[in-house]
Amino acid sequence: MIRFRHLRTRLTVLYAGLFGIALLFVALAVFTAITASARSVVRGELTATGAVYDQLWESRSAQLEQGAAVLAQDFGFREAVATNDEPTVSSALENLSARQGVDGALLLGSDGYAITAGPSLDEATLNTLWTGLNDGELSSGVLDLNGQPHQAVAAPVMAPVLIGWVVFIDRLDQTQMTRLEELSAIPLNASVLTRAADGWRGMSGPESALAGLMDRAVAEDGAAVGGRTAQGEAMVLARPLPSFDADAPAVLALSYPMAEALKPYEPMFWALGGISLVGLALLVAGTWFLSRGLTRPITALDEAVHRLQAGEDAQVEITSTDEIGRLAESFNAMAGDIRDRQARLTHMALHDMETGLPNRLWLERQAASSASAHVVLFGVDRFEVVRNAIGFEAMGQLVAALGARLSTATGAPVARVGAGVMGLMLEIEGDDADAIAAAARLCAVANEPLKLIGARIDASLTAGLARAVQPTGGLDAVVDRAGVAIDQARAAGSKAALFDAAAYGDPGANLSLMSDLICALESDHVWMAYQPKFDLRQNAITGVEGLMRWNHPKRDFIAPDLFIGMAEETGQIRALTEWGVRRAIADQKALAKAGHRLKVSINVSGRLLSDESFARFALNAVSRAKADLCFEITETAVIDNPEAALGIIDRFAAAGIKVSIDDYGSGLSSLAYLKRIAADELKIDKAFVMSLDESAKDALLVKSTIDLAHSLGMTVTAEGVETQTAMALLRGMGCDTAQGYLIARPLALTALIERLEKPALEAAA
Ligand code: G
Ligand code: G
Ligand code: MN
Repeated sequence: MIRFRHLRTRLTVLYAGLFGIALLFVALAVFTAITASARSVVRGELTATGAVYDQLWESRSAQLEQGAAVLAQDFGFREAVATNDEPTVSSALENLSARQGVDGALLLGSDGYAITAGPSLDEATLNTLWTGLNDGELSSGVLDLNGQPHQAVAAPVMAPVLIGWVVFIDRLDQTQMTRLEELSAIPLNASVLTRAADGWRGMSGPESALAGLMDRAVAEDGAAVGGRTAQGEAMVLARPLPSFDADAPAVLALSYPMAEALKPYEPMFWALGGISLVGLALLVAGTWFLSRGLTRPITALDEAVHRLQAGEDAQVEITSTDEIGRLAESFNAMAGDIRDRQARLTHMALHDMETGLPNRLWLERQAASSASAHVVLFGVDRFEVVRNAIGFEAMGQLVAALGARLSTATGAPVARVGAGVMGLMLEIEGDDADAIAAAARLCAVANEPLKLIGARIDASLTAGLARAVQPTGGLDAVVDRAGVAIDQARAAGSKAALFDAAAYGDPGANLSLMSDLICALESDHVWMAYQPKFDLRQNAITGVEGLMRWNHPKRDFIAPDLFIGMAEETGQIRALTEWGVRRAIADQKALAKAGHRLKVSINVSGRLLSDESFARFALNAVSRAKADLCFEITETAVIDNPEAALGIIDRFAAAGIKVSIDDYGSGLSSLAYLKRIAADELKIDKAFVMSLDESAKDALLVKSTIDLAHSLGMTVTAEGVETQTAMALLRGMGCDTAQGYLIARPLALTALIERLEKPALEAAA
């Protein structure tokens, strides 16, 4: 099955094909009719000519026979024959043949001799003649002489018995045949042929092509036979003639080439062919134009569908009221619907459903198409607090009203980016500083109090800016950068700030750092350093503080301040601390083995204090190992659930785990906290201790803190003891324990054991 790309071609090919087939049939019918009639004309003519020749043959035979009979009955001649008077016979024969106008005459004696006038006959021919006359009882027939057909006619010489034959021989030559041909209405070929064992004799040139047909024609016995020959179709008629040689029958062959018969029709065939071709061409052109007219609206529809697929406008012209016209109409309606729906979807994708304002995506698109502008986000300060105070609905109205004011002030559309965040594109002459100043001024739109549902509401805004194009660093989405800038502005206590990529860092990298950390716990990249704690009364090292260290294979040393804080934020702090507890217990055993019984302190984030599963783990591990541990509670983050935390601290105390309040003075610890926590130790932050010998105020604070702690039943450890002076002062103030570079830096376990072998105060001496 052929596939057409165009309906037009298909119709054209279909019609042209059908018409072509019809033409072919007509041509075939005409050709067959003409050839059939031509054939019958030729056949008739051949038959008629054959009949004419029969008559010619008969009359000539009769005429010659009569002539021969006259001689044969002549008394003198018979006597001459009987007496063997050869000269008389010979001259009589010559006379007669001249008179009859034949080629030769002869006397064939019954004893075998022959007297000839004209062409001489060889022995074989004479035998043939004799046999034909006596056995075949022929008196007239064809005789082959030197390969040429001749007519032989004989009359018997009786005296009174048969003593010989008078025979006339006349060549059946071309002149006779030409005369016969001229008698016919059509220019046929005539010849007399004899059939010998080796084929047809007497055939010349073009006739030999007929040899095959001749045999069939002989078999048909006088009817015309048509067939193919090497020279094209021909029609042949073979009329048998009597032959003296029984082995070589003779025929009159009449032939006519059919091409000759059809020749007169040739111009007609050409004309017919030409007319057909012109007709076909006209039909093809006509169908092509007609079908183009017919398929044009369909083609237009097809193209419109493609345009519709490509998201372009796709309406088609309606040119008719038929099915195609109606189809075009429905298509237009459908395309319109699709366009409307698309527009609605696009609008929905780019607008906030609640307020109808453009949304974050819209703002991002605006930013993407502008190279120089800043994206400014305005965040409603204390959004949750205000929303909880006035309710969701009023908050929505508040944001919409502030957005409207911003839009009026800038003349730019305002997008709603988040619940309490609006954003716009700020196009301003000048540099970043000018943009920040302009954004800060815009925050003042909130200065005028708003009246919502009858009540006055005071709101304030903070602005975050980000350059629409940020080549490197920071967040990918400009709106995210501006959002972070709001937080950065609030943190810096300003009304507006530009996104600071350096300050923001790379939270994505931090996250991967955390997963590295969990893996590192299994390897020896994370290890515990120990810093000795020196008892000022016993003048001996009585404990150590475990401080976590991380040698990252790619980043070298990572400060605990960084990874501990991050672990607290991402929830990894528990796994980290549990590892620390196990490590401390194991190392304490190793120290004991080396002969050093030391209390080991572990830093525990305040955030972990309300974690029940950590508490259970710690209590379990400590009681099983009978370890002597102290938990230094670091307050880097707010304690989530103070009630739970206090309960857990009590359980630690009951299990013999000492509890210490770390970094006292710099953290979030308050007097209320001191009162409620049943701590055993208070660690004064190194910030106070390190300036002890310079600042009288710090000395006073340290002294009174030591007294306060003692009166609350806690021992006091001073951190960051670096000088002899500080050490002496602390001793004078009644401090219990000192920790700092003066005694030792944080050391690896083996280094710690080496250090413990030496005098406790070697450096302080
Ligand atoms: O020694 P150094 O500067 O490295 O310690 C920095 C801070 O890291 C200290 O204030 C200490 O509280 C904290 N820290 C060290 N190790 C741990 C630990 O195992 N757990 C917790 N929560 N904090 C630790
Ligand atoms: O948990 P805490 O915040 O107390 O941890 C003690 C921190 O103080 C560790 O980071 C430790 O390296 C550091 N440190 C310990 N002794 C000294 C000291 O004498 N001088 C200074 N500058 N830092 C110290
Ligand atoms: Mn500590």
